[in-house]
Amino acid sequence: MKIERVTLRHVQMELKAPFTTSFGTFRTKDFLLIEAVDSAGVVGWGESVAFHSPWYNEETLKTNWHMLEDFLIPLVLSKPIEHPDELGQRFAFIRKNKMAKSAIEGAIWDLYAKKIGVPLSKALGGQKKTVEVGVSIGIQQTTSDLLKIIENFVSQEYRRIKVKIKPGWDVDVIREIRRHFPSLPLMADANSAYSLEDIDTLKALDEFDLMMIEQPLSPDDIVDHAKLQALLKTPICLDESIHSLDDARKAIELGSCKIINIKIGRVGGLSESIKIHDFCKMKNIPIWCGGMLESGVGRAHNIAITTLDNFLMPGDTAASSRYWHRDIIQPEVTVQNGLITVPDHPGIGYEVDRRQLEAYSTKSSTLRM
Ligand code: OSB
Ligand code: MG
Repeated sequence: MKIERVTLRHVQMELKAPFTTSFGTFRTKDFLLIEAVDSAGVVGWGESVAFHSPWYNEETLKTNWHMLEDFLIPLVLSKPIEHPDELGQRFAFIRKNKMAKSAIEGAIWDLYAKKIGVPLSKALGGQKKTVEVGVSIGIQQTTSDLLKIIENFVSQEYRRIKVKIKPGWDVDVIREIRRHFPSLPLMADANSAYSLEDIDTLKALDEFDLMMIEQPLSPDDIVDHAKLQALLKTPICLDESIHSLDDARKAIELGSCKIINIKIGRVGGLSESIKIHDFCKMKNIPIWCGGMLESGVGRAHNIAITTLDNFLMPGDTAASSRYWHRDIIQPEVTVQNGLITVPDHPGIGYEVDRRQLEAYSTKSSTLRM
């Protein structure tokens, strides 16, 4: 592949409803979209999952723009690429900035799959025809608001419900949910809102038969999580702490978690996601695909990676309509019976709706070979 030009776009989409985590509230979603075009005119799409503020991790939309425009895209344009796996090496001298790396790598993977004429899922080694999905629900004003929202998603047949928790919105809320939905596949995500001093609260959650508790302690920590896991019955799932295969290996070795959430952007791309997948499979650690409130482009990448066989639990990649009035892909992602049908067209398998994308774009820049 000879990449001839890459366009970076700043896109802004309004969420249907605000989404609140322990670190803040999203009302709109600002993100970067990448369009890579090769010498034959084939187009690949990638999405950066960095948010506008450095809440979830240290990257932001602007740091990603800088990394992409000044370092990563020039490297992609500098010489031909035979396979997307090569980009890891090409980018290796640049520290971290995993979400920026992943955004351009994702576009090259899409382009590569289109060039060889296969769906992205197949290019990644996935076999599934459908993928199971759950839904992640933000912190609400009242418990009764939350129960109504859960009721609605349960009626849409999502395969598990994840609720966000934080100190003061945890044990009592989970108890109420369990009272109303005794056998619901349920989990909680703390986004690092606790420390080992909160051990009593975290232990109190053991009584509710949660599938897992996601990232209770500091982002990046694996040592305290190991201490905590030894004291909890509920499996710990790590999200923020896992940035690479090496992190996954160390966390599993230490016993810091029993489940891993893979976010393609957080680990630097699809090639690294496959490596983590393969390692976790060997170690009997189930994984699932996390979400970052993606547009259809990022959603399509999540669906593709979830077709690998050790993605054993429902992911967070819900239907487009759960987030957006109108997504930027055609057709939109839909969920039936808690399943998304994996597209069978080459590449990501959805068309980007250029008119809709234009309407949501606030800024763009094109770099050429
Ligand atoms: O921790 O998984 C998370 C949203 C924003 C930031 C972090 C997280 C989330 C979610 C929502 O849980 C996932 C989604 O629906 O895309
Ligand atoms: Mg999480």
